[in-house]
Amino acid sequence: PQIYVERTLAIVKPDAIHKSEEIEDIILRSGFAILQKRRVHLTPEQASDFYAEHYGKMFFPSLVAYMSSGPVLAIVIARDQAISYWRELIGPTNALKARQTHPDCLRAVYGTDDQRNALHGSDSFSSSEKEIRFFFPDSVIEPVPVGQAAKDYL
Ligand code: DGI
Repeated sequence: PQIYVERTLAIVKPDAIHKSEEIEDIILRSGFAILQKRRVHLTPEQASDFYAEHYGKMFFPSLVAYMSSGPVLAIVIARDQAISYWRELIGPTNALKARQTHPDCLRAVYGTDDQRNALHGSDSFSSSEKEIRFFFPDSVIEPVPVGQAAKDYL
């Protein structure tokens, strides 16, 4: 079987930044490689750009204030089915509800409520590529012949 390595963007949000080493350990133990990492304190303008799709919603101003309230850790992580697997690991958006329905998910463990939910994960291939470029604009990913790379690892 062919194994396709996929990458996605994880963000440790301001409320969980003090747990980022622990969270990186979990990422690695869950079969991801960490490709890139950057700690950054977003300005409100940058946070607005990152969450532009939510512009106009009621929670947008507080989301922007929260995401720019302290440093975040942006991490590019990779494994097979990275996008869906990381979303599954972090769990539902609302950390408070997640505690009832998905008590082992990372948002249940590290988050607090529907806004302070500790972690971000891209929700699709196009958003992962866009979000990786947002935090790592200069990164160049060399194309690899997938069949060859897979053969090397099997
Ligand atoms: O992809 P997700 O982060 O799970 O969820 P999303 O893209 O719908 O929303 C982005 C972030 O916005 C989410 O992580 C937390 C915040 N958010 C979403 N829905 C609500 C919210 N914040 C508040 N206060 N209330 C909401 O209903």
